[in-house]
Amino acid sequence: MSPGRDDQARRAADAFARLHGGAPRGVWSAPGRVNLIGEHTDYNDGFVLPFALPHRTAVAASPRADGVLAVSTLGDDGEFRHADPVAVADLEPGRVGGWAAYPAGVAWALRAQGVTGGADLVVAGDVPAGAGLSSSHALECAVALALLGLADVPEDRPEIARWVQRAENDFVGAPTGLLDQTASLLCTEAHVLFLDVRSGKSEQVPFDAAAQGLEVLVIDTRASHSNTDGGYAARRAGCERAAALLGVPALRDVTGGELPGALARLPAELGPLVRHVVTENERVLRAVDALRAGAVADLGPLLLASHESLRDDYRVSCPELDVAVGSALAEGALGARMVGGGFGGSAIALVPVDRHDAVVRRVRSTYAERGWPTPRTFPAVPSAGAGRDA
Ligand code: GAF
Repeated sequence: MSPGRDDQARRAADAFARLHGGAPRGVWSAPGRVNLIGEHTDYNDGFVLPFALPHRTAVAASPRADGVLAVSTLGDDGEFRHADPVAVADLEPGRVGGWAAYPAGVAWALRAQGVTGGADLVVAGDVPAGAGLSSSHALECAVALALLGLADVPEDRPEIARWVQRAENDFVGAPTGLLDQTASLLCTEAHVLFLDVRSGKSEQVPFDAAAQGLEVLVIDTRASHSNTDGGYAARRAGCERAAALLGVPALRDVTGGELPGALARLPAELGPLVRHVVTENERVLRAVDALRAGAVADLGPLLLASHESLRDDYRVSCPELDVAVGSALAEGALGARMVGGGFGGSAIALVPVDRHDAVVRRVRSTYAERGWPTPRTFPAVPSAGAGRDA
């Protein structure tokens, strides 16, 4: 168990005892993620390649006899924020807003599976929020495992990922795909998860950048990102329209060879979206080949091509992400790209370990010159997926 995992589980259990005057029935936790490559491919039935961060959200939980869901979160300042308690039977989309919609949405989605009991939940975690590192899914997955655990329901992780997706899509109102929750639930230490979203088939691919003198540096730009703003939904709708016009179930079905013909048949505004998705799927497959061959450095050009495609074709980058990528490359990163939905959030850079300090200095000084807040940086290693801690 990583130290981060122990820490958050203990914080949640201690906070639960402080609030409710006794130990919780159990503690479950789930990690944030970075996606090595394969962005905006998940809702196009394509390929993704995430790994779990050491940063986690833990949920200490006990059942309640009155059918009420009561959620409290421990802030970094040691203070609690309490969601309004709500009867699980009364949960409906639109009833709960803000951060409380995430745990409530999971309880709502699980209610449809027959998990109807109330619970006291106390949340503690260290996944940076709004950073494109999947803090909301870490919370949702930990809550899902906690509620299922309290109800003694056996875990089927791919199925749980779909229930969490329903909570996001239909309760929270974020039309996201399956990348983040699947990563949080299925990733394992020292591996990236190669997931074919269409078939649901996944493979744990060993990933040890350090063995080749490299690291994946996360650069949280602190430009806040959200998947509930219209940009994400607009891209998704554009992809679905393009697939319909091309007569395929999803853009996954367009191959690289078919791309020129497909582009010729589409209105100008949809072509770049399709080009991104088709080429990004190909990049994921090439990245997996590189990792299987033990050639981590070969990821560099793929990461950069992914970023350029997201910036120029998919148009989900922003100046803070472009500057993070450019500064990292200028100091010797082998490649870099934005991760997650975009419009803010984080970038990753594949950095020779001996260039770490220079890259971080350069990113910070470039941000300072522009008057932007200092970005948060940390090297990320593939860590454990969600599970029960106590
Ligand atoms: C967000 C979404 F939640 C994912 O489903 C995925 O679409 C990602 O953006 C882009 O790859 O993280």
